[in-house]
Amino acid sequence: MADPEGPKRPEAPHEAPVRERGVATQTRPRVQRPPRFKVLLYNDDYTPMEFVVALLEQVFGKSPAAATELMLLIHRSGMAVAGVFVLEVAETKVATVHNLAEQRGYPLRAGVERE
Ligand code: TYC
Repeated sequence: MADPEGPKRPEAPHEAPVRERGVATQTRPRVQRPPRFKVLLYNDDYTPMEFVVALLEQVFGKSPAAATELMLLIHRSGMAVAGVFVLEVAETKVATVHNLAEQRGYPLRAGVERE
């Protein structure tokens, strides 16, 4: 019966085994990771706390507990990172924050910063 894998390369009995020369080095395959960008949310004196919590849940996928904690961090420290994304997504998040805040007449500001 024929070999289903087809003909094999014939042995070469006179070839010396190939040995690596030089210093052994190890290389990692270089994968290109896209740069990532932080979306920063800034405190102000007018945007209601509940609005910021709801926005952190809806726009940034935070749990109610995480959103409340993050809102309080921003309220107390002035600013915090709401999430980290590739640039296009980060810019869309910022635009969404500004649009939602503007619709309600709140001065809430967000910005993007390279990680
Ligand atoms: N400082 C606001 C207030 O006391 C609450 C607030 C929190 C506003 C976070 C913006 O990013 C913000 N109502």
